[in-house]
Amino acid sequence: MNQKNSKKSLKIITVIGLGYVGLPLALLASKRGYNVFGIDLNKEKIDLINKRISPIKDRKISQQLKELKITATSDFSCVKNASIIIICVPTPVYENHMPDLRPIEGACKSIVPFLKKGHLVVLESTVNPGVSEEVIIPILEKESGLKCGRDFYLAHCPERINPGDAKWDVENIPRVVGSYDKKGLKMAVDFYSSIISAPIKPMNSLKEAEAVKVVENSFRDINIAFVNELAMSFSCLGIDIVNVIEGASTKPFSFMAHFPGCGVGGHCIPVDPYYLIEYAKKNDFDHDFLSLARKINNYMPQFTVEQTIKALNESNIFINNAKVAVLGLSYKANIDDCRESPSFEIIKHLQKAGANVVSFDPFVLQKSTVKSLKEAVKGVKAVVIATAHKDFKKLTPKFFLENGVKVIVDGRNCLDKQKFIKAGIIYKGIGT
Ligand code: SAJ
Repeated sequence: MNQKNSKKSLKIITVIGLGYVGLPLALLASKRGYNVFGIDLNKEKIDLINKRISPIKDRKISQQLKELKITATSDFSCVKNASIIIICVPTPVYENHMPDLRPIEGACKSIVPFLKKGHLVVLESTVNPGVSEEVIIPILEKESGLKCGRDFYLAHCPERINPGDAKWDVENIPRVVGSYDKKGLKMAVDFYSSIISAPIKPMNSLKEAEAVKVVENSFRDINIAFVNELAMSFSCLGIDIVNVIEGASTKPFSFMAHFPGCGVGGHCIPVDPYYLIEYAKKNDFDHDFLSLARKINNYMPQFTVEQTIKALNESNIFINNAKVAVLGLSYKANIDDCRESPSFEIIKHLQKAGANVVSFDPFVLQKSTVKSLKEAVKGVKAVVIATAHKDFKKLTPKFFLENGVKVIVDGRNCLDKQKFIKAGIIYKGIGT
């Protein structure tokens, strides 16, 4: 083993939170020669990882777990032998969209008894600007008696995992890093540069690094809201928004295609803007634009149900007591993650309108009300496609007609509209 790697192998990294973010990071650090301990509260997950079985449905992670060594534990005492401690716990929102920082606060409190001079603590979880300085440093300092920037160092390197993406992963996605002080910044940039093969951009402060993540995800949310509003408008104007977006995409500069759909789910896009909205509100600024974008995107499940009612009425069927199938529960195609998924809002609105709803998702059988596609479409008056899973995109008009289904609402515009209309099916897309 060469000198650089051998030095690394003495370096112990502790990753707190072994989910979509922490587990790939822990495996990458191990691949780069670090001695890695992963901490999680979930005993089942710990056992699986120590048996080298992935708790996440991900081919690459399953493969890496077989080849690379990481030690999973629930015992925070392993922190004391580590050089770097990386926090990768969830940052959900409360019902009122306020950031729920309990997981982060819990992780910090568990670190404190083992925090020592020289430690670098890195937060990867997405937070609003200000959390590192106003929440994390006080917890770490108060109960340890150590001083940030003198005894230990704190950096923020927002995670950029994109679940289900075959091209971009923890190893090749560029990152930004901010820190409380210059020494912490150098330590963090050196660490990430030693494991990631993409540029690491140092920011001028913790707040700048925190702001980068919420800005990049708010950017996506407002752009999705833009095309969602166009979809609702163009539905009244008889214009196909997807064709128009594809037309606009022929412009080789200054246009970035986003596509309308039945809603915006996931643990990032519908959540992160609220972090900025709420933090700014506390500092007397109202993000009217970000809030409006959230309102538009949150309305899309209801719009989808309105389209369903219209489509049923066109075939002289009323929604009340009509059996309707919702295909797709996860928030995006070909993964099993249901966090903030619009599918559940669609189901709620359909039931409120009086429909009897069945649901099916091949990636989320445990939450589906039926266990097969055949069962899902049996005797239904309408089908709503809520997730563009590969198996759903292959469905033909013949399949639906054979099962007596004459109304399709394509919440992800993922079917061939003309083919379905030609076959005599009442087809409604989102803006198409
Ligand atoms: N969606 C639309 N229209 C679009 C794009 C997405 O309605 O044009 C919907 C999706 O159906 C889904 C939700 O928005 O319900 C979120 O989709 P997403 O593709 O943004 O997927 P995420 O939530 O996994 O977002 C991640 C984010 N990565 C990180 O936060 C590290 C996000 O920053 C990325 O931009 C995104 O992946 C990506 O580009 O795929």
